Amino acid sequence: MTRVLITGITGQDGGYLAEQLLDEGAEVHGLVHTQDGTARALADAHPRLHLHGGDLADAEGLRALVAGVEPDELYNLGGISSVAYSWEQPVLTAQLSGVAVAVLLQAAWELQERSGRLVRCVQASSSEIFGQADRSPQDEDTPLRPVSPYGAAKAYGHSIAAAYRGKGLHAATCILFNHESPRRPVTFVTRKITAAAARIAVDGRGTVELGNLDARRDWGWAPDYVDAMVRAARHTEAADFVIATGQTHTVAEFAEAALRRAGVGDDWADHVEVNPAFLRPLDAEVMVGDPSRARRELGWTPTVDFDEVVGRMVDHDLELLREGE
Ligand code: GDR
Repeated sequence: MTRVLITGITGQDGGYLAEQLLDEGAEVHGLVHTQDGTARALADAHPRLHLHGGDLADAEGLRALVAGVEPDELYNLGGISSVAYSWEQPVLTAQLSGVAVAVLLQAAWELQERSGRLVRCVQASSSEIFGQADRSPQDEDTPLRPVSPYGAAKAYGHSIAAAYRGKGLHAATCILFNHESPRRPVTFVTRKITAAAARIAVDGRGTVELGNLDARRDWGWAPDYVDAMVRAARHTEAADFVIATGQTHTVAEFAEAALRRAGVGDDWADHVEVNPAFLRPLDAEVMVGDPSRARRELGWTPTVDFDEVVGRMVDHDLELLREGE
Protein backbone atom coordinates (compact mmCIF):
# COMPACT_ATOMS: atom_id res chain seq x y z
CA MET A 1 0.00 0.00 0.00
CA THR A 2 1.36 3.43 -0.93
CA ARG A 3 2.07 5.57 2.13
CA VAL A 4 1.67 9.27 1.57
CA LEU A 5 2.44 12.36 3.66
CA ILE A 6 0.66 15.63 2.85
CA THR A 7 1.37 19.02 4.41
CA GLY A 8 -1.48 21.50 4.11
CA ILE A 9 -4.07 18.72 4.19
CA THR A 10 -6.79 21.02 5.55
CA GLY A 11 -6.49 23.43 2.62
CA GLN A 12 -8.47 23.36 -0.63
CA ASP A 13 -5.90 21.25 -2.48
CA GLY A 14 -4.93 19.10 0.51
CA GLY A 15 -8.50 17.93 0.96
CA TYR A 16 -8.96 17.03 -2.71
CA LEU A 17 -5.57 15.32 -2.78
CA ALA A 18 -6.29 13.27 0.34
CA GLU A 19 -9.64 12.19 -1.13
CA GLN A 20 -8.10 11.16 -4.45
CA LEU A 21 -5.34 9.14 -2.78
CA LEU A 22 -7.67 7.52 -0.24
CA ASP A 23 -9.98 6.50 -3.09
CA GLU A 24 -7.00 4.85 -4.76
CA GLY A 25 -6.37 2.86 -1.57
CA ALA A 26 -3.36 4.75 -0.20
CA GLU A 27 -2.55 5.22 3.48
CA VAL A 28 -2.59 8.98 3.95
CA HIS A 29 -0.84 10.96 6.67
CA GLY A 30 -1.44 14.68 7.05
CA LEU A 31 0.29 17.42 8.97
CA VAL A 32 -2.26 19.67 10.67
CA HIS A 33 -1.52 22.85 12.56
CA THR A 34 -4.73 22.81 14.54
CA GLN A 35 -7.17 19.92 14.69
CA ASP A 36 -10.03 22.00 13.32
CA GLY A 37 -13.43 20.75 12.20
CA THR A 38 -12.32 20.12 8.60
CA ALA A 39 -9.44 17.91 9.74
CA ARG A 40 -11.57 15.98 12.22
CA ALA A 41 -14.34 15.41 9.66
CA LEU A 42 -11.77 14.09 7.17
CA ALA A 43 -10.23 11.71 9.70
CA ASP A 44 -13.62 10.50 10.99
CA ALA A 45 -14.72 9.65 7.46
CA HIS A 46 -11.55 7.79 6.49
CA PRO A 47 -9.90 5.10 8.64
CA ARG A 48 -6.80 5.16 6.40
CA LEU A 49 -6.25 8.84 7.16
CA HIS A 50 -3.89 9.73 9.99
CA LEU A 51 -3.51 13.29 11.20
CA HIS A 52 -0.38 14.53 12.95
CA GLY A 53 -0.39 17.80 14.89
CA GLY A 54 2.63 19.95 14.13
CA ASP A 55 4.02 23.16 12.76
CA LEU A 56 5.87 23.92 9.52
CA ALA A 57 8.08 26.30 11.53
CA ASP A 58 9.29 23.43 13.75
CA ALA A 59 12.20 21.87 11.84
CA GLU A 60 12.83 19.13 14.40
CA GLY A 61 9.16 18.18 14.44
CA LEU A 62 9.03 18.00 10.63
CA ARG A 63 12.13 15.83 10.49
CA ALA A 64 10.68 13.46 13.11
CA LEU A 65 7.37 13.31 11.22
CA VAL A 66 8.98 12.31 7.92
CA ALA A 67 11.25 9.79 9.69
CA GLY A 68 8.28 8.31 11.57
CA VAL A 69 5.79 8.07 8.68
CA GLU A 70 8.39 6.88 6.13
CA PRO A 71 6.29 8.03 3.17
CA ASP A 72 6.63 6.71 -0.38
CA GLU A 73 5.24 10.03 -1.58
CA LEU A 74 5.53 13.44 0.09
CA TYR A 75 3.36 16.35 -1.09
CA ASN A 76 4.25 19.77 0.31
CA LEU A 77 1.13 21.91 0.01
CA GLY A 78 1.42 23.71 3.36
CA GLY A 79 2.37 27.29 4.14
CA ILE A 80 0.92 30.75 3.64
CA SER A 81 -1.18 30.62 0.47
CA SER A 82 -2.44 34.19 0.24
CA VAL A 83 -0.36 36.69 -1.69
CA ALA A 84 -2.20 39.59 -0.02
CA TYR A 85 -1.61 38.19 3.50
CA SER A 86 2.09 37.60 2.76
CA TRP A 87 2.55 41.39 2.77
CA GLU A 88 1.31 41.41 6.37
CA GLN A 89 3.51 38.47 7.44
CA PRO A 90 6.59 38.45 5.17
CA VAL A 91 8.92 36.71 7.63
CA LEU A 92 6.42 34.03 8.61
CA THR A 93 5.75 33.49 4.89
CA ALA A 94 9.48 32.96 4.26
CA GLN A 95 9.59 30.43 7.10
CA LEU A 96 6.47 28.43 6.25
CA SER A 97 6.44 28.62 2.44
CA GLY A 98 10.22 28.76 1.94
CA VAL A 99 12.49 27.37 4.65
CA ALA A 100 10.13 24.50 5.50
CA VAL A 101 10.61 23.17 1.96
CA ALA A 102 14.33 22.68 2.62
CA VAL A 103 13.60 20.97 5.94
CA LEU A 104 11.17 18.53 4.32
CA LEU A 105 13.42 17.76 1.36
CA GLN A 106 16.42 17.17 3.62
CA ALA A 107 14.29 14.83 5.76
CA ALA A 108 13.12 13.00 2.62
CA TRP A 109 16.72 12.71 1.44
CA GLU A 110 17.83 11.24 4.79
CA LEU A 111 14.93 8.77 4.69
CA GLN A 112 15.84 7.74 1.15
CA GLU A 113 19.49 7.22 2.14
CA ARG A 114 18.55 5.21 5.22
CA SER A 115 15.88 3.04 3.63
CA GLY A 116 17.31 2.63 0.13
CA ARG A 117 13.78 3.36 -1.17
CA LEU A 118 12.84 6.21 -3.48
CA VAL A 119 10.94 9.01 -1.72
CA ARG A 120 8.86 10.81 -4.34
CA CYS A 121 8.45 14.48 -3.41
CA VAL A 122 6.18 17.07 -5.00
CA GLN A 123 6.56 20.74 -4.14
CA ALA A 124 3.44 22.83 -4.79
CA SER A 125 5.11 25.67 -6.63
CA SER A 126 3.22 28.71 -7.87
CA SER A 127 2.88 30.95 -10.90
CA GLU A 128 3.72 33.79 -8.47
CA ILE A 129 7.40 32.76 -8.78
CA PHE A 130 7.29 34.42 -12.23
CA GLY A 131 5.87 37.69 -10.86
CA GLN A 132 6.37 40.36 -13.49
CA ALA A 133 7.29 37.79 -16.11
CA ASP A 134 9.36 38.79 -19.11
CA ARG A 135 7.32 36.55 -21.40
CA SER A 136 3.82 35.23 -21.90
CA PRO A 137 2.71 32.49 -21.58
CA GLN A 138 5.04 31.29 -18.84
CA ASP A 139 6.61 27.86 -19.05
CA GLU A 140 9.17 25.87 -17.06
CA ASP A 141 12.06 27.93 -18.49
CA THR A 142 10.63 31.35 -17.68
CA PRO A 143 12.99 33.27 -15.34
CA LEU A 144 11.84 33.72 -11.74
CA ARG A 145 10.93 37.36 -10.95
CA PRO A 146 8.66 37.30 -7.88
CA VAL A 147 7.02 40.56 -6.79
CA SER A 148 5.57 39.60 -3.39
CA PRO A 149 6.87 37.99 -0.18
CA TYR A 150 4.76 34.97 -1.12
CA GLY A 151 6.29 34.75 -4.60
CA ALA A 152 9.80 35.16 -3.18
CA ALA A 153 9.28 32.38 -0.62
CA LYS A 154 7.83 30.11 -3.30
CA ALA A 155 10.75 30.91 -5.60
CA TYR A 156 13.12 29.69 -2.89
CA GLY A 157 11.08 26.50 -2.43
CA HIS A 158 11.10 25.98 -6.19
CA SER A 159 14.86 26.44 -6.40
CA ILE A 160 15.73 24.23 -3.46
CA ALA A 161 13.60 21.45 -4.95
CA ALA A 162 15.73 21.65 -8.11
CA ALA A 163 18.87 21.50 -5.97
CA TYR A 164 17.72 18.31 -4.23
CA ARG A 165 16.72 16.85 -7.59
CA GLY A 166 20.30 17.42 -8.68
CA LYS A 167 21.44 15.53 -5.61
CA GLY A 168 19.37 12.48 -6.56
CA LEU A 169 16.03 13.01 -4.79
CA HIS A 170 12.85 12.54 -6.84
CA ALA A 171 11.83 16.17 -6.21
CA ALA A 172 9.21 17.33 -8.73
CA THR A 173 7.48 20.69 -8.70
CA CYS A 174 4.09 21.63 -10.07
CA ILE A 175 3.99 25.31 -10.93
CA LEU A 176 0.33 25.79 -10.17
CA PHE A 177 -1.52 28.68 -11.74
CA ASN A 178 -4.73 29.86 -10.03
CA HIS A 179 -7.08 26.98 -9.37
CA GLU A 180 -10.45 27.30 -7.79
CA SER A 181 -13.40 25.38 -6.37
CA PRO A 182 -16.29 25.84 -3.93
CA ARG A 183 -13.77 25.02 -1.19
CA ARG A 184 -11.81 28.23 -1.82
CA PRO A 185 -11.90 30.60 1.17
CA VAL A 186 -13.46 34.03 0.47
CA THR A 187 -10.07 35.67 0.98
CA PHE A 188 -9.39 34.72 -2.67
CA VAL A 189 -11.03 36.78 -5.38
CA THR A 190 -13.03 34.04 -7.12
CA ARG A 191 -14.88 32.81 -4.04
CA LYS A 192 -15.27 36.34 -2.75
CA ILE A 193 -17.07 37.12 -6.02
CA THR A 194 -19.20 33.98 -6.23
CA ALA A 195 -20.31 34.24 -2.58
CA ALA A 196 -21.19 37.91 -3.11
CA ALA A 197 -22.94 37.20 -6.44
CA ALA A 198 -25.19 34.63 -4.78
CA ARG A 199 -26.02 37.07 -1.96
CA ILE A 200 -26.74 39.92 -4.41
CA ALA A 201 -28.98 37.68 -6.53
CA VAL A 202 -30.97 36.49 -3.52
CA ASP A 203 -31.29 39.96 -1.92
CA GLY A 204 -31.84 41.75 -5.22
CA ARG A 205 -29.32 44.42 -4.17
CA GLY A 206 -25.80 44.95 -2.83
CA THR A 207 -22.30 45.25 -4.22
CA VAL A 208 -18.99 43.42 -4.16
CA GLU A 209 -15.90 45.55 -3.46
CA LEU A 210 -12.80 44.49 -5.37
CA GLY A 211 -9.26 45.69 -6.05
CA ASN A 212 -7.56 45.33 -9.44
CA LEU A 213 -10.34 44.55 -11.93
CA ASP A 214 -7.94 44.40 -14.88
CA ALA A 215 -5.66 41.64 -13.53
CA ARG A 216 -5.78 38.68 -15.94
CA ARG A 217 -5.45 35.24 -14.43
CA ASP A 218 -5.41 31.69 -15.74
CA TRP A 219 -8.13 30.04 -13.64
CA GLY A 220 -8.51 26.26 -13.55
CA TRP A 221 -10.38 23.63 -11.52
CA ALA A 222 -8.59 22.61 -8.29
CA PRO A 223 -9.18 18.81 -8.46
CA ASP A 224 -7.52 18.78 -11.91
CA TYR A 225 -4.43 20.43 -10.41
CA VAL A 226 -4.26 17.92 -7.57
CA ASP A 227 -4.38 15.09 -10.10
CA ALA A 228 -1.41 16.70 -11.88
CA MET A 229 0.59 16.55 -8.64
CA VAL A 230 -0.05 12.81 -8.30
CA ARG A 231 1.04 12.30 -11.91
CA ALA A 232 4.20 14.35 -11.27
CA ALA A 233 5.04 12.25 -8.19
CA ARG A 234 4.70 9.00 -10.14
CA HIS A 235 6.38 10.08 -13.36
CA THR A 236 9.65 8.33 -14.19
CA GLU A 237 11.62 11.58 -14.15
CA ALA A 238 11.24 14.27 -11.50
CA ALA A 239 10.88 17.66 -13.20
CA ASP A 240 9.13 21.04 -13.08
CA PHE A 241 5.66 21.08 -14.62
CA VAL A 242 3.52 24.14 -15.37
CA ILE A 243 -0.09 23.32 -14.50
CA ALA A 244 -2.45 25.79 -16.14
CA THR A 245 -5.26 26.05 -18.71
CA GLY A 246 -3.52 28.50 -21.06
CA GLN A 247 -6.66 30.72 -21.05
CA THR A 248 -6.99 34.03 -19.21
CA HIS A 249 -9.82 36.22 -18.03
CA THR A 250 -9.84 39.49 -16.12
CA VAL A 251 -11.20 39.84 -12.61
CA ALA A 252 -13.98 41.97 -14.14
CA GLU A 253 -14.86 39.15 -16.56
CA PHE A 254 -15.01 36.72 -13.64
CA ALA A 255 -17.35 39.09 -11.81
CA GLU A 256 -19.59 39.49 -14.87
CA ALA A 257 -19.76 35.73 -15.45
CA ALA A 258 -20.55 35.06 -11.78
CA LEU A 259 -23.22 37.74 -11.45
CA ARG A 260 -24.89 36.65 -14.69
CA ARG A 261 -24.83 33.00 -13.62
CA ALA A 262 -26.40 33.97 -10.28
CA GLY A 263 -29.24 35.64 -12.19
CA VAL A 264 -28.24 39.30 -12.05
CA GLY A 265 -28.69 40.49 -15.64
CA ASP A 266 -27.20 43.22 -17.82
CA ASP A 267 -26.82 45.63 -14.91
CA TRP A 268 -24.18 43.38 -13.33
CA ALA A 269 -21.60 46.23 -13.42
CA ASP A 270 -23.76 48.27 -11.01
CA HIS A 271 -22.99 45.65 -8.38
CA VAL A 272 -19.18 45.89 -8.65
CA GLU A 273 -17.17 48.61 -6.90
CA VAL A 274 -13.45 49.26 -6.70
CA ASN A 275 -12.08 49.68 -3.19
CA PRO A 276 -8.38 50.72 -3.13
CA ALA A 277 -7.97 48.75 0.12
CA PHE A 278 -7.91 45.59 -2.02
CA LEU A 279 -5.19 46.81 -4.38
CA ARG A 280 -1.73 45.27 -3.91
CA PRO A 281 1.63 47.09 -3.74
CA LEU A 282 2.61 45.21 -6.90
CA ASP A 283 0.39 42.89 -8.90
CA ALA A 284 1.32 41.07 -12.08
CA GLU A 285 -1.10 42.21 -14.80
CA VAL A 286 -1.22 38.91 -16.70
CA MET A 287 -0.40 35.39 -15.57
CA VAL A 288 -0.93 32.63 -18.11
CA GLY A 289 0.70 29.25 -18.21
CA ASP A 290 1.77 26.96 -21.02
CA PRO A 291 1.05 23.41 -19.79
CA SER A 292 2.55 21.67 -22.86
CA ARG A 293 5.12 19.70 -20.87
CA ALA A 294 2.50 18.38 -18.43
CA ARG A 295 0.29 17.43 -21.36
CA ARG A 296 3.10 15.68 -23.18
CA GLU A 297 4.88 13.95 -20.31
CA LEU A 298 2.16 13.45 -17.70
CA GLY A 299 -0.79 13.00 -20.05
CA TRP A 300 -2.47 15.77 -18.03
CA THR A 301 -5.10 18.08 -19.39
CA PRO A 302 -7.58 20.43 -17.70
CA THR A 303 -11.11 19.02 -17.74
CA VAL A 304 -13.17 22.02 -16.59
CA ASP A 305 -13.27 25.32 -18.48
CA PHE A 306 -13.66 28.86 -17.12
CA ASP A 307 -17.48 29.08 -17.46
CA GLU A 308 -17.90 25.74 -15.74
CA VAL A 309 -15.56 26.71 -12.86
CA VAL A 310 -17.58 29.91 -12.34
CA GLY A 311 -20.86 28.01 -12.70
CA ARG A 312 -20.01 25.31 -10.17
CA MET A 313 -18.84 27.89 -7.62
CA VAL A 314 -21.88 30.16 -8.02
CA ASP A 315 -24.31 27.21 -7.90
CA HIS A 316 -22.66 25.99 -4.71
CA ASP A 317 -22.94 29.43 -3.10
CA LEU A 318 -26.60 29.77 -4.12
CA GLU A 319 -27.24 26.33 -2.63
CA LEU A 320 -25.57 27.36 0.64
CA LEU A 321 -27.83 30.39 0.91
CA ARG A 322 -30.95 28.31 0.17
CA GLU A 323 -29.93 25.78 2.85
CA GLY A 324 -29.42 28.64 5.32
CA GLU A 325 -32.95 30.00 4.81
P1 GDR B 1 -3.58 35.01 -6.15
O1 GDR B 1 -5.14 34.81 -5.87
O2 GDR B 1 -3.03 36.17 -5.41
O3 GDR B 1 -3.40 35.03 -7.63
O4 GDR B 1 -2.96 33.69 -5.52
P2 GDR B 1 -6.28 35.86 -5.50
O5 GDR B 1 -7.56 35.20 -5.80
O6 GDR B 1 -6.12 36.41 -4.11
O7 GDR B 1 -6.02 37.09 -6.53
C1 GDR B 1 -6.17 36.96 -7.93
C2 GDR B 1 -6.16 38.31 -8.59
O8 GDR B 1 -7.34 39.03 -8.22
C3 GDR B 1 -6.99 40.36 -7.90
N1 GDR B 1 -8.02 40.95 -7.02
C4 GDR B 1 -8.32 40.55 -5.78
N2 GDR B 1 -7.83 39.55 -5.01
C5 GDR B 1 -8.37 39.36 -3.77
N3 GDR B 1 -7.91 38.34 -2.99
N4 GDR B 1 -9.40 40.16 -3.31
C6 GDR B 1 -9.93 41.18 -4.06
O9 GDR B 1 -10.84 41.89 -3.63
C7 GDR B 1 -9.37 41.38 -5.35
N5 GDR B 1 -9.65 42.26 -6.35
C8 GDR B 1 -8.83 41.97 -7.36
C9 GDR B 1 -5.62 40.23 -7.25
O10 GDR B 1 -4.96 41.49 -7.21
C10 GDR B 1 -4.98 39.22 -8.19
O11 GDR B 1 -4.50 39.86 -9.33
C11 GDR B 1 -3.57 32.42 -5.71
C12 GDR B 1 -3.24 31.58 -4.47
O12 GDR B 1 -3.96 30.37 -4.54
C13 GDR B 1 -1.78 31.28 -4.38
O13 GDR B 1 -1.53 30.40 -3.28
C14 GDR B 1 -1.33 30.60 -5.70
O14 GDR B 1 0.02 30.33 -5.64
C15 GDR B 1 -1.67 31.54 -6.86
O15 GDR B 1 -3.06 31.80 -6.87
C16 GDR B 1 -1.29 30.92 -8.19
